[in-house]
Amino acid sequence: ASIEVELTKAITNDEFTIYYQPKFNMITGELVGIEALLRWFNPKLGFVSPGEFIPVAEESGLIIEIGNWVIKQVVEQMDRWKEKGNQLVKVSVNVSQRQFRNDHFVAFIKGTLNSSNVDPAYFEIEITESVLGDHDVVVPKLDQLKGLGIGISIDDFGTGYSSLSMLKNFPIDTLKIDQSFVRDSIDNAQNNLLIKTIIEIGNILNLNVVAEGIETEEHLALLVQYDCSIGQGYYYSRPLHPADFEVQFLNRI
Ligand code: G
Ligand code: G
Ligand code: MN
Ligand code: NA
Repeated sequence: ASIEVELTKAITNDEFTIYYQPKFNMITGELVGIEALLRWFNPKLGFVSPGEFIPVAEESGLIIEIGNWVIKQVVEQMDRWKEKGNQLVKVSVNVSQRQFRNDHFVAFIKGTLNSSNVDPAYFEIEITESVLGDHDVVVPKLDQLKGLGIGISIDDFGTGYSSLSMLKNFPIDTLKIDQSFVRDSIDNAQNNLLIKTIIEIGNILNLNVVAEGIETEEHLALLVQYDCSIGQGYYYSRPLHPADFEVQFLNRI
């Protein structure tokens, strides 16, 4: 079976699940954010990772329908968590190039948030540097998104090609240090210095900095030493099914 053919039926057949991975203040241990990550189980193909199917969804255009489904599910989940009496934290959704460029993207997020009880300040999108390419197209769209009151985070930061002037001119809130730098930070002096530099750039530009791929106590200590306070990774938790996430990380009243 082909990924593309199966993907066209995946929403209808209820094959997607959204997993949630927590982000913590590495100093206080407080839960400060959550990333939503799509998971797909197809009866013919088995588990297919988003690294495999998201590019196919991009290429075929299916990413618009799938991306909208993700946004809607996440906002509905936040609504339910809120209803149960949980103190919400910012929840972020990954958004790929074609989704971001789509003419209805901003209106869809706006409509979805409006039909919920979720404060837009608790909703965030994660986009990679490659999405930031064309300044004249991207800045107005980022301004519209900021106008909704949502957060904008640059994912996998350091692996793309954004310049410092871009970072200064784009209305963004957060840099996420790519996990490849963190993974090899202990033995690799160059990665270590890159991490330190990204954190300094973030601090200078008044951006939040999140380190992803925190897997060990050593990673955590290094990031804190360099003044990065927010971390995400297997050291804390893998992405979890919402039911497991609730049990482990949400305090219900
Ligand atoms: O969860 P995992 O590490 O397998 O994710 C692999 C890649 O797929 C990551 O780059 C992640 O950002 C991306 N991804 C996960 N969920 C979504 C989603 O809902 N939408 C988009 N566009 N990308 C996603
Ligand atoms: O591109 P993006 O940063 O959105 O990708 C996030 C992916 O990274 C998620 O699919 C998640 O499963 C994975 N991930 C999260 N934490 C860790 C970690 O500590 N180590 C590794 N190897 N992968 C992680
Ligand atoms: Mn991400
Ligand atoms: Na990332």
